[in-house]
Amino acid sequence: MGPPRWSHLWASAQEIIDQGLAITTSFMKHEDPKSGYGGDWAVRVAVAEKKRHKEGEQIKTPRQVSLFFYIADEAGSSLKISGGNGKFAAGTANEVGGWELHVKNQETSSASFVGLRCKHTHNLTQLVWQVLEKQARTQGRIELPNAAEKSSNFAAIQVTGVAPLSFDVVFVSGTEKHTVEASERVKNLSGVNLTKRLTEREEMFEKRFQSTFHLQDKVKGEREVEVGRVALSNLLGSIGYFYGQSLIAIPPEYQDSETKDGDVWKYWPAALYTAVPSRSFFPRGFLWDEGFHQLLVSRWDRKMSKEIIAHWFDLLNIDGWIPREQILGDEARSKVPDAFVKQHTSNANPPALFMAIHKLATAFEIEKSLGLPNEEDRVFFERLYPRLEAWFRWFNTSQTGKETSSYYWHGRNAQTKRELNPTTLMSGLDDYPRASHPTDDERHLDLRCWMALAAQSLAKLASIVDAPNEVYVATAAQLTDLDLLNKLHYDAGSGRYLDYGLHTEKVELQRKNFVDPQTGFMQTEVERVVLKPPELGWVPHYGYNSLFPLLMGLLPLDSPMFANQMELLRNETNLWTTFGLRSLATTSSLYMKHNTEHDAPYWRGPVWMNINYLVLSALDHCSKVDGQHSSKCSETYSQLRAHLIRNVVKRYHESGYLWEQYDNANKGKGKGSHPFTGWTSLILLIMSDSY
Ligand code: 6A9
Repeated sequence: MGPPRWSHLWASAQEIIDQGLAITTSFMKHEDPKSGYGGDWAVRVAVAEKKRHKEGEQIKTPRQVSLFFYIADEAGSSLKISGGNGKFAAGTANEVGGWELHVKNQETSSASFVGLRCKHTHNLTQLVWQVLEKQARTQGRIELPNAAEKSSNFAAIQVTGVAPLSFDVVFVSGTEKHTVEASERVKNLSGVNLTKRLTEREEMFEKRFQSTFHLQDKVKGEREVEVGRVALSNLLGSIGYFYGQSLIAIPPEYQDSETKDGDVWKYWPAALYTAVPSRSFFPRGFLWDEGFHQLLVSRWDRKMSKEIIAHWFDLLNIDGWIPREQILGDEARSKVPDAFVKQHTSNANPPALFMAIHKLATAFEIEKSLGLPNEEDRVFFERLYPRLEAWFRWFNTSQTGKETSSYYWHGRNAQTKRELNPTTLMSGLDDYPRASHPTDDERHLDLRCWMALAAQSLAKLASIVDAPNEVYVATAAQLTDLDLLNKLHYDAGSGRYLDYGLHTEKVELQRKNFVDPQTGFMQTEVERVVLKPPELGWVPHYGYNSLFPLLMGLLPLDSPMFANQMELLRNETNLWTTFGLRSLATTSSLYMKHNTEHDAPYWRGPVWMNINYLVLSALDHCSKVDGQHSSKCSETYSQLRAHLIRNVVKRYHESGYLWEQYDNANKGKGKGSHPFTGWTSLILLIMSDSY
């Protein structure tokens, strides 16, 4: 018996508030035996005046509104466009066969359309605007012209009326074989039938939400449950299917080579099914974020999670490298400044997907021990395994340090004069302070702990797929060896786990005046000044990085180090706040410091949900192990959990958003990008005590 299949039941709804209007789109998928690949689907678009709750504010008189719906064939095949209420457009596509798109609008509304021939599909809104502008100029009406260009591969329909207003769009495929039944299928997916189906799905979602997360027994009340629902549905709603080619910076050793064509390499055209951290600000996949997303997604739908993980591992190149940020296709690229587009083959990003894979593997083992081995999962692991080995090997060869069993994030900029502390974007902790002077003497604690997780996961998977596991068992033993960890990363003087490298605390940004050689004018520039030469030694910044031995389960509970780590993180001058654990101790010289004139502190103080989740996970674990620490762990667990929930729930109800981070002072206000429903959605797992 496998996990339940939900993919044939997909439905989703979202509400967008825009200029006092509530626009609701409800999507529903339906697999009819007669439909082509992927099934039929329907969308209901409804718009209503948003009621104002504040007293004294009146509901404005209902306005005339226009809604637009587009369809485009990206392969460029032309569409048959008929306009009107009924079959709106039709065509054929390799994947789905013949298809028809029907629009059903109310009698009180009117519809108009346009068909265009276009090469690109990332600028469609602009094209429609141009058509409307022309109509306004020449016809005095903001209405599509009811005309189609020759071989149009793009069609837009405009539905106009007075709010409240709604229309249904139904897509049916496989119609070349089943022409007669198409209208029956459309009827089944529109009007009252669609209403009924959508209501059923909403009820199913709620039931399943309750039986999966049990929030009713875990949190105070509906205010909290509502945030859990928002977290889950927005993370799921952010899952998208992307297609395109990443742009790769040409590695220095190939700069003069024959294979060079322009100043970038293109990765192969690839598909990626992934969740995204923020639909409005970063609507694209990020490697380590996905490891956290899948902790939640896999609890909701194991099959879907495996599909997403599989897509990511199909992006692995021959060296075992996966690009960190996935900017696939013109539309995705149009959201990213050029300077940030190129991916560097020497740069890593935490192998956080191992967390999700490790969980799946543990679930598999448990089911197997109960006599219910999941064959689908086993096949999945078997296909995944060689890719994981290659990934591990890439890290284990390209990211190693000078000392045996040490690692560092390669690719920091040692030349920059602009940054107070050169960033380490590859670590995911961006501006978290590291050695002031990047060199190959560096040892990065977090990376070494990630490697321990990776080796342990591989050892586990090897035994599941019956592959030789000796190497991974041995590597895991080495990476979890406390003496070795302590030798490389433990500062006995302060009792803290730290990075090691060429470092000085005495650096500052200074404003300098200079004469611009080109213009002859006086200019100012902010530059880093080193006031005392760096020395090799511990890098004394205590914060999230220092927690990694605890987070990855590397500290035996009976070690003297364990108790001390608990004391350190609970100290309010270090990380403890009533909004969760802050990223950097207030005692760090770089606490809340700008990194350049314009780069505000990011991982230098604010509270981030992903690391807080890992801390809770570690505390949950140690609170369940009988022994001297269990009561301390469970007390710390409850307090930290309560702080995080209280603040996120409060900020959600106040602002309407989940946020990228939360202020570690200033009342814990939301900070950074919003809506951010990537790893912040882990608040749901925190509410449901699921680790
Ligand atoms: C580039 C900026 C005008 C930063 O959530 C995604 C990532 C995390 O992986 C990472 O750990 N975020 C964190 O430190 C957001 C990255 C956004 C990149 C945007 C363009 C220019 O915008």
